[in-house]
Amino acid sequence: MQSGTILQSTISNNSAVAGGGINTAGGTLINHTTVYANTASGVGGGVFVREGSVVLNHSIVAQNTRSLVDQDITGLLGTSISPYFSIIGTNTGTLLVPAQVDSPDSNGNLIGGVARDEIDPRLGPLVDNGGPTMTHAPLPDSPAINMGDPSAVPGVGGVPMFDQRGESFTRVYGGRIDIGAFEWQPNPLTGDYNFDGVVDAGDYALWRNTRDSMTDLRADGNADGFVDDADRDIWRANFGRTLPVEALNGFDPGDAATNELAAAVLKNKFTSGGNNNRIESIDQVFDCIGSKYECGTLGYEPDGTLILANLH
Ligand SMILES: [Ca+2]
Ligand SMILES: [Ca+2]
Ligand SMILES: [Ca+2]
Repeated sequence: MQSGTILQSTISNNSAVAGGGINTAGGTLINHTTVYANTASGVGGGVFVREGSVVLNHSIVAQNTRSLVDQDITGLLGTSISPYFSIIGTNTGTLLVPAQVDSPDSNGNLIGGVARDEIDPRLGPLVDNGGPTMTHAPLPDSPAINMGDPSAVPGVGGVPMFDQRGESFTRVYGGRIDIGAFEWQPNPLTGDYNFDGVVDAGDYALWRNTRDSMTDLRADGNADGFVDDADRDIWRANFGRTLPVEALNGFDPGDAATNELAAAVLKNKFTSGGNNNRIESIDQVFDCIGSKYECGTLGYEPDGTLILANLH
């Protein structure tokens, strides 16, 4: 990708030779985004910076691998990687100084070292957590929760109004913004475990299928980090309740020119070798995985900067 912005997107489970999730040349802003579980056979499991600079803002780049080595982000000599309120699983391939979970650096970052000093952002599986696309929800013990900029206010100073899922999922919950594309918060309709706006049999099926899970917590109605019988009782107690569908799926594609974007999962599934990297240029075709809507928009800022948004 040439210079551009990736906003409130989830880039997950992609693979490439260089830059399993993103391969960039030019100034790129990775903003409120989660780059997770991508792999590269060459360099840069999550992100590879060919030239220019990458700024990470409130983003997670973790659990990515390069060959048999854990590596989240790296770049060629002369490139720069500048994180702010971000989580980078391992500093391998960067010049970044580690900052462990209980002691973020002066820019608010959590940056892992190698081996046991890597930082696991503790995210759940890629599933439908509401909104138009699949996402990785932080688990209750995730270091991403409430570790963003303490002064962030939704809709002010570039802070989005909503998280990646769009309307009805605020961007700041619990008094402080989370790091990554997803803001942890209670289900807007208690017992609606499949987020379709009604508490019905489908939610029971999801509860049954994820019973005992400690990672897929969509059916964890009492938010204790465990899908158990108490959550079935919560479902039963709320059976029949509804929420206007538009409140759950009010996906506003936004205006790329003004940067008011609801955003979505950008999930590119190219698996061929050579130079077919995940996000490299607007000429590549994006594979829409897990979307309820069609592929999104490409736009430009007034200064010509490319914006990728609402791709899922
Ligand atoms: Ca929060
Ligand atoms: Ca439901
Ligand atoms: Ca529970």
